[in-house]
Amino acid sequence: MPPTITAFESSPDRGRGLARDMRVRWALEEVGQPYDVRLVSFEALKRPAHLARNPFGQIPTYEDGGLVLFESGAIILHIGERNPGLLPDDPDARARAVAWMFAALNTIEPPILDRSFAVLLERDKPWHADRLPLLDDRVRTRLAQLSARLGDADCLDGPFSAGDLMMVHALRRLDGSGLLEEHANLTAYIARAEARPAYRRAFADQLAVFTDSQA
Ligand code: GTB
Repeated sequence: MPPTITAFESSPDRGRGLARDMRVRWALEEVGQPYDVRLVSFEALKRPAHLARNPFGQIPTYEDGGLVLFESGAIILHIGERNPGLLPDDPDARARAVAWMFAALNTIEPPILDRSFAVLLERDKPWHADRLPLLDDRVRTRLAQLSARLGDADCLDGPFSAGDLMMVHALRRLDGSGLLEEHANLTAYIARAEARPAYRRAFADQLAVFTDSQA
């Protein structure tokens, strides 16, 4: 039996690959592991059957035999540990790839999410215009540091790894903000990742779910 992941029945991003099932799909495609998808509505996320998979009532989840996982970082770490292709064999290189996964989730993504929530949910607040430049600058600080470290390398540390996968997906949430375009090496880094066959298959599959939901 292939593993089963959960994804939105109709994603609010309209198939732009921003919901976090995209990173799990991408990881599974990178390692060549077929998978099934259980589509869930927003209402179903909060019902007991799904809360048993994820106590916070969110996607993505991952089920394989008796194992049930939530948190995209934990799921991708598990996929990387069980399959060749996402984490280096060398223990030190593997530890650094995992550090980049944590950096994506704990250092890069939080200011990106703060900005994204402000744009999505706080546009009508009287303080929005004053707050947005502060949030932009927090993102800018992290992007400048990331850009400096990446330099002209193809990936963050050696060949493409789960660290790059997580980082690129976190950065994609800035699409349309104009902030990524301040660093040509970051836009090229994202474009290289998006050109990977595994990324393209994952993107097409999640887009097909959204397209079908509109039919
Ligand atoms: N830390 C968890 C993880 O990494 O797995 C966070 C999971 C999470 O935020 N899941 C979101 C969810 O289930 C979907 S991905 N939300 C429903 C809920 O909380 O009730 C986040 C997301 C949602 C929408 C867009 N979008 O529209 O662009 C992008 C990303």
